[in-house]
Amino acid sequence: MTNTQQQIKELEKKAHRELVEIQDPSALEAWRVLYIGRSGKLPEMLRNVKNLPDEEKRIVGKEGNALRRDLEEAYEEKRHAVSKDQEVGLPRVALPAGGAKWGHLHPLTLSMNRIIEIFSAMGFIIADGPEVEEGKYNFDALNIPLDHPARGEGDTFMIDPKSIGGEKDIVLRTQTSPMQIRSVQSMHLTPPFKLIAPGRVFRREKADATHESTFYQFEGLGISETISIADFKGIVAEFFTLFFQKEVTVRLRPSYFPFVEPGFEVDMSCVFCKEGCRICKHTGWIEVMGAGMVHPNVLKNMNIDPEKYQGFAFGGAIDRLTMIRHGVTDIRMFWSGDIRFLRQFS
Ligand code: FA5
Repeated sequence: MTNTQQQIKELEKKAHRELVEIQDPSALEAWRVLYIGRSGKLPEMLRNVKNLPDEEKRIVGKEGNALRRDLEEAYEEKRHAVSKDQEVGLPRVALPAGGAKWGHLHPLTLSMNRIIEIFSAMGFIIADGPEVEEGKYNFDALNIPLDHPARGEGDTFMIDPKSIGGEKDIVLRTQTSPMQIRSVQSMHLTPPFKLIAPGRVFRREKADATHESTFYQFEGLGISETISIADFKGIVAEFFTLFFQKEVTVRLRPSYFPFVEPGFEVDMSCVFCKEGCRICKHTGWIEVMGAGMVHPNVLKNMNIDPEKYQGFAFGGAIDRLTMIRHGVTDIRMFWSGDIRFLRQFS
């Protein structure tokens, strides 16, 4: 038996041994990412098969693929068993306390740092602003009318002004877009400039595998006399290429946001396949952000002359990009506090 075959056997034993112990969905997700996720141990081993001598390549490739099928089936079976246990409310088993270990940055912080690093290198300045925001910045200055559905209590966490001894319309910001006007005002910016504003946002939404009520966005804004959609396309294609460490192209589809005109959804070419896969829903494209050319009314609210200047704005979710990058299938894992999930990002 060769070294690699030996390693496959050991991986098989270890993966099965650990799977038997699993009692809850978050531990199961951690197991999936560790062993059969895109950057997991088995896919990594299979990627290295190509470096083996021809004869060994065939045997090891066959055994590795058989193990992959075996682990995927075992995972599916366990997933059913665990969800049944959850339904009938079986007690969870507490893990014994282990020795203290060094901590590390949260995966969302790592992504945010990476986003800041990439845009800084492209000459963007970084802006930071409040999570508890005035309605004026979150809605009015962004050309969002009073009767817009997003302004309702159904979508926004409103704060009773009296509870904080004031009169103003205060909300938990629902997007990082208020940072467009706020940063220009507070940093006294005059064109040309490019800025990026990452931060936490809040929406009154029921959490599911792709939605959280608290998540992170990053806003981009670039204004000058001549900046164009072509500049925007080039900048974001470069950003996604650096973020995913894979050459990507982007395409724009018409869309509507009150604070841009024209507005678009940005798709990037799938970073996992060429001809369509589960992640890109067999289209070859993944939707990654909303964007557009800044609306003249918004430029006026920044005290910037729309006759002389123009600009692009964009906003994407850091959680969603992190999920794509690491093959995380449930956004709720980020807040689960499950140390076994988090440890994989050290
Ligand atoms: C916005 O928030 C706009 N502010 C984006 C924008 C900025 C458009 C500048 C134009 C110019 P949207 O509501 O689509 O757009 O949210 C942006 C991204 O946040 C979405 O692409 C989606 O990936 C992510 N997102 C939306 N809701 C949630 C949620 N509940 N949980 C996690 N991610 C979410």
